[in-house]
Amino acid sequence: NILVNKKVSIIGIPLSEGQDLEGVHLACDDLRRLGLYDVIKSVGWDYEDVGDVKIEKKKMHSNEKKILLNGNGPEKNDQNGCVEYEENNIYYNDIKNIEVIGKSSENIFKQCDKELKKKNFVLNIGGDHSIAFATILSSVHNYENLKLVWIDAHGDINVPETSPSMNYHGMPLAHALNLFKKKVPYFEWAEKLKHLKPENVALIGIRDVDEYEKIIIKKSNIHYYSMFDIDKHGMYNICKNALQKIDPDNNSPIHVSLDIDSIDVLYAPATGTLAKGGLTYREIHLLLKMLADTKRVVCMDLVEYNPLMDVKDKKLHCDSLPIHADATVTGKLCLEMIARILGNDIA
Ligand code: 5AB
Ligand code: MN
Ligand code: MN
Ligand code: MN
Repeated sequence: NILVNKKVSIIGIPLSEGQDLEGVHLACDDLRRLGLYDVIKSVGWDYEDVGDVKIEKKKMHSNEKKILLNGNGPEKNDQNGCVEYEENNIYYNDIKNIEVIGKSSENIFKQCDKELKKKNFVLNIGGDHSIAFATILSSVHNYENLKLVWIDAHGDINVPETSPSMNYHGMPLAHALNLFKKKVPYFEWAEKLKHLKPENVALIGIRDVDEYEKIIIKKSNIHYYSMFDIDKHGMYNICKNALQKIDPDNNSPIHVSLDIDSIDVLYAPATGTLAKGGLTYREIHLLLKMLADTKRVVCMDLVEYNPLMDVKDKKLHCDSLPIHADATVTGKLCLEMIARILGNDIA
């Protein structure tokens, strides 16, 4: 194992501003309550919970305050000490909640960087998928030759010009690959950092991709595997092929970005962007087991779990992991997947 410590740094990242629904910010505390620490210990790892990353709330700009107070239109200057991004051709000004996301992403980057430097396995629990720009840049910054496995129903590779929703959680992969043409407000901290290279990326499980996103995927040089590819060749072959493509020498560190909506609704109902026809319970476990078997996974994002949408588990089976008796279906699956990526092999 390239991580000799066998220690997990747990980072809670309750950022939900990359999408429209309430609840994803609750995932980290939910998993802590359902037995996260015991599960990690039960598969032979130590842990260190560094708490939650600070999410920067939006400051109200003076022109917005004035509109609230006396209904006047916007003014040019902000006397509040807030940076103001005027309408121009240099910045994207229309991504939803970009101030909160950009400022919080800098905190995420710094916290991940600190934990990666300890040579721990860094577990980033979202939050929505917006967190992945900062976590991935942090992994790229710390590990030479880093490879990325992005597991998702969606491409998350929209640029603002193609996004149908202007929600940032549909864009972080494009942003990390430096595919944006303009600057993003509140992301100046990232401008000089190394970005991700497309040949180092495998996107697995896609089935709900927007019209223009398809073109971006095809043009981008990333390796991608749709649900049809998985149906045709089976997960074992897909994972082998993906690893061979991104890492032919079998010796590079790997970052896994796992969106819970990659898994079928049957097994993972609690997420805001559902797409029919997802990975089965066996397929996601096989994929994570094969990744764990490389012994080179250094960081994982677990994102888009929304505890408010979860359903009761019928408990028709025995569980080998120390999970709380009240665990809901998706919450329990999240803990099982964490155990799996850490190398829980039998059962
Ligand atoms: B997720 C959509 N492509 O851009 C968009 O859940 C959905 O992180 C994005 O994968 C889903 O808004 C983002 C329609
Ligand atoms: Mn996603
Ligand atoms: Mn998704
Ligand atoms: Mn989603």
